[in-house]
Amino acid sequence: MKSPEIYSQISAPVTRKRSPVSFASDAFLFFSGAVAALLLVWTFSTFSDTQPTTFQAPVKLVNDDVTCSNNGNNGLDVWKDWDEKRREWLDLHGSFKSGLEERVLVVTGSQPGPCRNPIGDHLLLRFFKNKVDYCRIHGYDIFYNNVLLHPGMHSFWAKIPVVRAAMMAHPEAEWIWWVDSDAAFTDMDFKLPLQRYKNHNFVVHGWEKLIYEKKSWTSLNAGVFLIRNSQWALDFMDVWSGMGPQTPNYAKWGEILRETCKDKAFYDSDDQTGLVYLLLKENEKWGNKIYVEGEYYFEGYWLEIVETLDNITAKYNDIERGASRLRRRHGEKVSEGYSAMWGEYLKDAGYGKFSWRRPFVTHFTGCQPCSGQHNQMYSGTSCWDAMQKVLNFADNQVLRNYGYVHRDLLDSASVSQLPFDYPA
Ligand SMILES: [Mn+2]
Repeated sequence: MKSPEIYSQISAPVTRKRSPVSFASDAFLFFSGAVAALLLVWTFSTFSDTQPTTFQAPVKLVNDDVTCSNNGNNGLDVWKDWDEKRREWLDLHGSFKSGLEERVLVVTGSQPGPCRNPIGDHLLLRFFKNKVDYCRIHGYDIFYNNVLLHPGMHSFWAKIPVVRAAMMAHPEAEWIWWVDSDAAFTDMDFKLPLQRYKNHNFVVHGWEKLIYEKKSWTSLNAGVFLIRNSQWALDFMDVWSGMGPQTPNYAKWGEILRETCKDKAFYDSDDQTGLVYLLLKENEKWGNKIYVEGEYYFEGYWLEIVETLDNITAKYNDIERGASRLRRRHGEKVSEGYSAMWGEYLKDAGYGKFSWRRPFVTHFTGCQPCSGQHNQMYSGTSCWDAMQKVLNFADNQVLRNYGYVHRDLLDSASVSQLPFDYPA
């Protein structure tokens, strides 16, 4: 783990005293470099009739900008004028402008070391495979991080510096989509309704009634969120991370958050209650740009979902039996056409709880696949079995395109080949 000193060395501006000798040798180097460059251009031009294209030196932008790396009060770098800088970047990289509004980068990650739960690393691999599948199908980039980018921001706080870094590194992405390592995509066809969020900068799954009336720390879930690549987002994350363990105010924030949300389960300040606090206490400043999504499983509680999966599978199979155009005859990677056709058959399915539509994201809140220290409310086996079931349910949607299926959702190891015109 890096020490904070190393971090401050990295961000300190470098100034060097230069001797006249080094100026002279620089001048010599420059001159010989220029001659070499001229020779190179001449050599190329003798081989080709067309003029060589002039190389454009990269303009100092984004990560080279010293104003973007002053250590702020909460131990994170302060970034300013990001919207303008991002616009400049997009002007220089015009090919990224088309489709910008729809461009999403999925960011996820897990701890640097091996999992204590003996099957933890295997489960994390399968959760990651699931995300890669979803991203491949929808053409999204994905970044998996497994190092603490800020040594003081551990556990659930670790995602904030990762999301910030991803934002800087991906000016081409309009949205950064944080998805916890213990969440799985369980409807491979479903696409985020981004149009719905066009006037918002942050989307989180939650229930407004529980936030504003009950002031409950579980009124929303901070394990999955969408955040728009913007200065607003950076300012918001500055304030949010100001409650984190890397600040001298951590203990005080624990107290404030316990006071605000009486049902808070953790003693220490946590990111989720922090988010509820910002919605309750700083609503005028942030609330109008935060969209609390409650209409579909933007993320859903696994315990509520897992028992519905067999019925959902049966329902989808029934529909396919009755509609030959939905039945796939051979392995195909691309399934956009099929998912569009499905839309018609799913219009009465509803969304979220009590619906028979495939849940979009299933989140294993409380299970802790890596450490194995699950909530005592459920047994370890129920967590791990539910994960196998959910991951195989999702995998079936992927394998279908390759001509295979897990007949038994609890049997991860075996598949059957799909017969012609399945499931007629
Ligand atoms: Mn989680």
